[in-house]
Amino acid sequence: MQLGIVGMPMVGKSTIFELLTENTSKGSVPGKSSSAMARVPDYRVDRLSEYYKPKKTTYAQLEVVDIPGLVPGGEKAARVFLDAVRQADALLMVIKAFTSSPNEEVDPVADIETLNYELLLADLDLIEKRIRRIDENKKKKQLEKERSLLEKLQFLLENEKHLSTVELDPEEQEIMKNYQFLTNKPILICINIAENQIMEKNYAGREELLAYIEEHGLEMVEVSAEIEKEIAELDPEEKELFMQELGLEETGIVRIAKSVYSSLGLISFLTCGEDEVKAWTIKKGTLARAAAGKIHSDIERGFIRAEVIKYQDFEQLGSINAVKEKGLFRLEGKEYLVEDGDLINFRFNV
Ligand SMILES: Nc1nc2c(ncn2[C@@H]2O[C@H](COP(=O)(O)OP(=O)(O)O)[C@@H](O)[C@H]2O)c(=O)[nH]1
Ligand SMILES: [Mg+2]
Repeated sequence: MQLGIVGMPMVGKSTIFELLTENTSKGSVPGKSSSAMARVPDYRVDRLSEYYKPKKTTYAQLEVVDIPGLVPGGEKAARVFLDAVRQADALLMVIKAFTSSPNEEVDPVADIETLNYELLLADLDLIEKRIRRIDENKKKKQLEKERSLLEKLQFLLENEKHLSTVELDPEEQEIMKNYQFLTNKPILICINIAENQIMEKNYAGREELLAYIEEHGLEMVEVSAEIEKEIAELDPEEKELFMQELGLEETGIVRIAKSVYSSLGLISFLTCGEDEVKAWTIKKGTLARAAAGKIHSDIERGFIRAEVIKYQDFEQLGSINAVKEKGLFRLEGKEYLVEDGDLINFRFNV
């Protein structure tokens, strides 16, 4: 799964990229994307790791790509930008709310619209080309359903609606799989604000922004990249104090990682023992046997059953033994629908 960071130049994209990837990689240089892995923070993995004291602790990961900023008007730059966006499974749209100089005026809604416009245009362009090609095709009768779907999508885009908002019947969903529309990707809006704005809980254009977010059914997080950078350099105790002072329960980076994970429809199941505590990423809706296949194809093939403990039960009772004594330990078959936070031990034979 790949998260693309998009936005105008100089809004804090690379700062956020470096925070998400814990400085394992430098952000993009002009005109070129940069990519690295980000850990998905998970308090369950933290707790289980304290409990088992394993040799190794492994968090879920996401690939993050720092995409060069969109410079409106530049055609070649726009193409580089759109190609990078096309590769991503989800987008983090970084929008500037902090000001770099006293006279600077920011307009978060205008920036979101500029970026959206670029994505909408790219999708419209693709649709128009495809319709033209269908019309030239001798077998166009067979393509009628696709053509009418494309017209429906075209109408939405012309009304500035993202394709992620469209409702499709099963046949249309199938057709849609052949396309990689940009406005069909999950988008998380990340408002980059200044330190004093966190305390004030306000900034220029906030009211208008909230109305816009609501109207378009978008998801948004407010972070201050500069503060996140400071937080990242503190030791755990200082960190807690500093966050309390700012009235933050979680760092922005944790909020971003979590929102992205859920907007991609991803959940984690956990395996634990003295050797390793590990979070495994699966799509919501994955059945036990397929989940086993994430670990090893042998476990999927030789699947017997899944021994499942709910994380909440473990947390409440404090130990795996207590969970077992209470009879909260379950044996599930291959059709079991895995839930977020399941602790699983797969029984299999090869
Ligand atoms: N005051 C302030 N400056 C920031 C913040 N985030 C980023 N910057 C500054 O903005 C400039 C551009 O940041 P960068 O992450 O390189 O932006 P990018 O061009 O979008 O990748 C740098 O000088 C950062 O230090 C912030 O939250 N507050
Ligand atoms: Mg950058």
